[in-house]
Amino acid sequence: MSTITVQPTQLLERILTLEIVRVTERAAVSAARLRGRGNEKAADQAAVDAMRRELNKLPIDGTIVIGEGERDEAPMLFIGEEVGNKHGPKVDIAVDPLEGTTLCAKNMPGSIATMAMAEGGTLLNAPDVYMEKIAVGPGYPRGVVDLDAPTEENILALAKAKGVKPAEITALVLDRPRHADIIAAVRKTGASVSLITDGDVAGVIHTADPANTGIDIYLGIGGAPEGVLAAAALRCIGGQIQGRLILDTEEKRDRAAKMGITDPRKKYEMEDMVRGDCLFAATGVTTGSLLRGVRFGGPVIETETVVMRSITGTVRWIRAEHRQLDKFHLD
Ligand code: VTB
Repeated sequence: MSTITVQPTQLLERILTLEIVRVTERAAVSAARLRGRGNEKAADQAAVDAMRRELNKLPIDGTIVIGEGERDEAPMLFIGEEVGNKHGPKVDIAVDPLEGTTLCAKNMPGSIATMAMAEGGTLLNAPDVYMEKIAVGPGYPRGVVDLDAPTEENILALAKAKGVKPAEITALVLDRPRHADIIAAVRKTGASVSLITDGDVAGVIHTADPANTGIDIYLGIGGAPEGVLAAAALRCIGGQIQGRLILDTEEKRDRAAKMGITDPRKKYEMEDMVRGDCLFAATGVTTGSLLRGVRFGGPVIETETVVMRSITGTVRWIRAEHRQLDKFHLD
C-alpha cells in the first residue's frame, strides 16, 4: 500500500483554503448591503473593514502586498500592512476587497470580493498602476499568444491551436477608448469581441472555461493589482497570462522602484507574478457570469464563492447559508 506524505506546511495551507473563503464571504456580504446606493467609496470601505477583520483572525503571519494603496493613501489593508494573528506561516496576501466598485454602486453584474494568498515573498509587489495583459485558458502550448505580438497574430495563432476558424474565437476586452485599436484588430480577423465595463479578474478567469463562458482570450489594459490576482487564479486552474506594468511617468517608476521593480518594461509571465503555490478565492457581490451575488432573505444570507488551490488544482464552488450573523458579530 502506498502512502502520500503531506508536509505540515501543506496541511496548513489546506486549512487556509476554507479560512480565506470566510474572508471573501464577509467582505462580499458587507459590500452587498450597499449595492445600488451609488456610493463606491462606502461600499469599498465596508468590504475593506470586513476583510481586514477576518484576515486578522487567521493563523498566519501575513503581509499585504497587493492592497488598497500605499500606506498614506489607504488607512486599511495598505501595501505592507501586517495581518493575521502571527501564529502561522509567513504569507503574502493580495486583496481586492471589492473588485468592481462601480458595478456594486450601480448594482450591475459582476462585482466580487477577492483575495489570493501565497508563501511569503512569492507574489509580485505591484504598484497600483495600469498593466497590459493577455490571458488564455489551459490546454494550449506555452507561448501560443504573446503580449508583444500583434493582436491579429495572436487571434490567428489561438484559432489555429484550438482548431477553429478565427470567427469562432471571442476576446474579452474592457470597454475603454484606449482599446479601440485592439478591438478593431480582433474584429479584422473575423473574431468577436465581448465588452465588459469593469472587472477583469473575473474576465481573465472566464478564459479558463471557454465552453461555458464563450470567452477564449482576454486582452487589454486594466489594473496591475487585478493582474496579479488573475495570475493567481490561472496558476490554480491552468492557463497563461502575461502582463507589463505601464510606468509612464517618473513618479510611477519611482514608486515601482521602491517596490523592487528595477526593469520598468519587464514582461511578466504568470510565474513571475505568482512565484510559487497559491490560494485564490472570490465571492460574488452582485450576480455575474462567474458567481451569484449575495442573497439576503430573512435570517439567512446566501453567498457563493469559488476557491482554488494551485498545489492540487482543486476548484471548489461553495454556496453558504449564513445564520445569526449578529449573534456572532460576524458582520
Ligand atoms: C481596471 C480593471 C478593474 O477597473 O482597473 C478598471 O482591472 C479601471 O479601469 O477590474 P479605468 O481606470 O479605465 O476605469 C476594474 O474594471 C474594476 O476595478
